This record gives sequence, C-alpha cells and structure tokens, in this order.
Amino acid sequence: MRRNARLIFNSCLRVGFFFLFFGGGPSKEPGLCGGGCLPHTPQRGLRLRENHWSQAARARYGHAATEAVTLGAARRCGSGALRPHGGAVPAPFPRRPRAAMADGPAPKRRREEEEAAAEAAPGGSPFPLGSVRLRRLLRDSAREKAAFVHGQVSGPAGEETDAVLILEKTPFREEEIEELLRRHGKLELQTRNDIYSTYRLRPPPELSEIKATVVYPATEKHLQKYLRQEVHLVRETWEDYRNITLPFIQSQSFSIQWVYNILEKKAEADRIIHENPDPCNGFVLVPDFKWNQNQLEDLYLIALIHRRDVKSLRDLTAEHLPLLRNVLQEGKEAIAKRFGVPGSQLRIYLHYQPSYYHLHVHFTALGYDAPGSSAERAHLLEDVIDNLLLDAEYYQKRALTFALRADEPLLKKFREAGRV
Ligand code: M7G
Repeated sequence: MRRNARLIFNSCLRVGFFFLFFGGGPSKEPGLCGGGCLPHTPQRGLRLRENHWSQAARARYGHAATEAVTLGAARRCGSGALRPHGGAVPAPFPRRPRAAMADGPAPKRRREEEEAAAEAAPGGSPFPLGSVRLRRLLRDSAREKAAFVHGQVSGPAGEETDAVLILEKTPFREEEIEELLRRHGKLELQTRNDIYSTYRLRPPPELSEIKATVVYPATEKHLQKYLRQEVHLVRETWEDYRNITLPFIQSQSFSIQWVYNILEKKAEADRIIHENPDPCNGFVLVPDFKWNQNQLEDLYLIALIHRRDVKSLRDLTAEHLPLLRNVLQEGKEAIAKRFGVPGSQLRIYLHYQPSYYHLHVHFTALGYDAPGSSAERAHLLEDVIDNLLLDAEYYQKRALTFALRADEPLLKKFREAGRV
C-alpha cells in the first residue's frame, strides 16, 4: 500500500522551486459565520475595497482584518451560516522600495504598513532569483541541510527589496538511489580506515534538487523569524495572555492574507486535498509550504479552519469540539486515502504560539522531526480535544509555556511586565 502510494507519488509534481505570490484585498462579499457572528470584513474593510490597489489601503485592511477577528471571537457560530467566500481582483505585484537593514528599524506605523502590504503581495510574476544579492546568511542547519538567506533584489530605480530564501536539500527518494550510484560524476576519496571510507560524490543535476521557498517582499519580521537567536521559555498565565500577549498580537502579528487566499480559492486551489465547506465546523486541508510532496518521509499538511474568529489554542472552548473532531477525523481519512499514510503514523498538533493567528492544525509524518514539533510548541490535537472535554474553558485557565527568540518584541513585553 505504502509502496503503491509512493509510486503514484513519484509521478506527481517534481518542482524544485516554489515561487508563490498572493494577491487580493478584502473579500467582495464578506463571509458570515453563523447567525450571531460578525461579517469577516467590517465596515472599515468594506470602505477600503474601493481603492484597494493602494498600498496604504492594503496596510489598513491588515488592521481591519485583525479587528474583525478580535470582534468575531466573542460571538458564536450558529446553524444556517453562510459559507465564507470572496472574489477580490488580484492587485498588481508591488515594487516596494525598502530601507536597507543598515538603516535601522523603521518607525512602528511604517513597519506595520510595510508588513501588511508585503503579506498581501499578489501573485503572477516570477521571482528574479538570478538577480538576488546576498545580504547575509540568517541561519543554516547542518542537520536539516538548509540555509536561510537574507537577499535583496534591485528594482528599476535602484531601490532594494528584501527577500528571504530558504534553501533545503530535498530528501532522497528510494527509486532514484540506484540511478544516483550509476550516474554520479567523479568519486573522490576523502578518508579510508580499515573497512571504512568516505567519498565526495557529485550527482547529476536532475538528482541534486534543492527546494527553495521565497518570501518576497520580506518584512523585518520575516528576517527576525529566520535569524539564528537565543531562545527563552515563557510561562504565560491566562492573565498574561489577556494583558500582554493578546494586545501584542492584535497590534503586531503577521498578516494572514495567505490563509484567506487559500480559503477563498485565490491561491493553492489546485493543491487542496480535502475540504469540509461548513463555515463553522469546516476546514481546508492543503500541503504545507514545507513539503514538496515528492516523498512521504517529510509529509506535512495543514488544516485551515473556515471560521475566522479563532486565533489560536487560547480561544478554544468546548464550542469548538465539533470543528476539532472534524479536522482530526476527516484530516486523517483524507491523508490515508490520498497518501496511504494511516492516522497512527501522523503527528497532528497545534502550535502555541503560532506564527499566524488563524487557527490551523499541523499534520506531519510521525517519523519526521518537523520544525516546531518540540514539547514547548506542539499541542497534540487529541489532547486538546480531551482537555476541552474535561473542562470547557481549559485553555482560558491554564498556563502555557512557549519559547521566544531573544529579540522578539513579545519577550520584551513579558520582561517589562516582570514575567520573565
Ligand atoms: P505556524 O504554527 O503559524 O507557524 O504554522 P510556523 O510557520 O512558525 O510553523 C504555519 C504553517 O503554515 C507553517 O507550517 C508554514 O510552513 C505554513 N505556511 C506558511 N505560509 C505563508 C504558507 C502558504 O502560503 N501556503 C501553505 N500551504 N503553507 C504555508
């Protein structure tokens, strides 16, 4: 079964480079979530639709979206809700000049506008890989065989735009190994000792694929996310969440336009593995950006819920149990059907803190040590369900631990409050 799945798999996509840029402003028709829920796009967002081509409008829409999520969180998802959808026209690809890193941090407001505009960057144009100028290596990992690079691309007027490139050696595929051994270039002996020897082997180009993930234009926050830094553990009580974390994420979090693009089928529509269209208890399951779908060893999918009023684990109550059960059950079934991987070989979890505050669930191969699957970040979905069965407000009561990078502004907030 697994072998068959693998064979089907290998005839699938073999793309080494991901260059996806997303577009779209506010939905033409704001989705509704149940009788009592607020529209996803509040009045402010609707007004901005009129000139959503402008960068400022997109930046402001970013705030409007945050506001909608926050307000919506207080309401309940009822029956007979409308399905969220929208049809905004994609905006042109922005050529947005950015200050060089050496210029120091931009003022908060400008930075927020830049971030919202960058996250809403629409699709279509190919990424000019050949003209990327290397600024610095943000991080590399010998174990993951990956490099996180800060690059810059010059625009026509000489302005520099930041990009993050994540370059990863793709895992070996069993059926290519023989070919690799047969068709290698020169084999250079490095060391020999008794029955042990090491060689430098140069594979032919077709067998030396590198997966490249591009974030372009990248914001200061993206650069920080991939920069190697010390990390510190924070233990967040519910009061800390309310007084420190929530106000912070409302003002600072990454734009989730890419999530809305998937939910509204403006991006990655052809990659959807499964959808339950129910606006309250439904979700979309897609391959995660981290997975190139060439092999099952590093299988990685994410389930994005349709409703837009649940930011993270902290918002979950017993009300969300039907939704969570759907994600668990249908996600497992869909993965077993499509990829032949049984539920018993999947790690299914939520991140806390996530990078993107729209509830999503990670599905990874159990044998794959995925980034973010450590004890201080991953919460198994089945445990989350059990906890909510024990206590409907479990996640509004207990303290949660997570790690923050040394220069993350949230860590500074916890320090200022004397909580670290
Ligand atoms: P997270 O827990 O919010 O943060 O997970 P993390 O990125 O620090 O893990 C978000 C997940 O969404 C990650 O696994 C990302 O790889 C994935 N992801 C991010 N983006 C921008 C995209 C995207 O545009 N498409 C898809 N399919 N996955 C994405």
